Amino acid sequence: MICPDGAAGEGESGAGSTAINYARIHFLDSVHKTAQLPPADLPEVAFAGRSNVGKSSLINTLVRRRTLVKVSSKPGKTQALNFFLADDRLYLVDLPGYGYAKVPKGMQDAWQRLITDYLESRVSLRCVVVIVDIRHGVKVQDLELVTWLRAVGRPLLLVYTKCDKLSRNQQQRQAAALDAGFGLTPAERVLFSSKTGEGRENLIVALDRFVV
Ligand SMILES: Nc1nc2c(ncn2[C@@H]2O[C@H](COP(=O)(O)OP(=O)(O)OP(=O)(O)O)[C@@H](O)[C@H]2O)c(=O)[nH]1
Ligand SMILES: [Mg+2]
Repeated sequence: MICPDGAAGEGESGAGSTAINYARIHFLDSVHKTAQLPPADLPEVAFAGRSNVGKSSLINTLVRRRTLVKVSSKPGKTQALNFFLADDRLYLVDLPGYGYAKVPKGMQDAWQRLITDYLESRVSLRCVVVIVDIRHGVKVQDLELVTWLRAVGRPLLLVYTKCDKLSRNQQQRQAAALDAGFGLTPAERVLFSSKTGEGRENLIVALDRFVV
């Protein structure tokens, strides 16, 4: 059970010697074409969400490095599938954001094809972490992605991020509305803040269920 209010604790997940050490992390490759994907020889978790929602920041918080993944206040920063290797046993994949209107249409289509192919056919992909801004309602593209992942049978985990921007009461209200919109129980999502680190431990516990 992921407690929606759970404070971020210190230490790792408590899964004993099998816990992944996310601090052991390095950048592996930037992938622009399906043919460039590394061999599917390890479990993998991908991070998806709208442009500028905080995907790259979330990965930095997860691995406790400020600058491993480039973060930007300008949307559209991440333009490839960026592969990181954690603890020599798990790939973390930072995906380009969707829904940024200023990206040329042809480029958007190419990204979409690359990402769709990847999400649909990558055999080692254990979980897609879908990140949404807790302040916003359910956006059409997020719901489309969630619905499509369910339809293709790809396991997913919702993360409601930027929760530092809301009071506790507002967080609860927004989380309940998002749960209803996505058709989730509180056990199927994590409240998170890259700014405060809140929810990091819950995220690790949730990911362990997919990868350990
Ligand atoms: N307050 C607050 N700001 C955040 C949080 N997460 C991300 N941000 C800010 O949101 C902006 C976008 O963050 P990124 O991590 O680059 O977002 P992204 O989803 O990777 O963006 P693209 O790669 O462009 O799709 C940056 O200015 C971050 O500092 C959070 O939890 N709280
Ligand atoms: Mg990014």
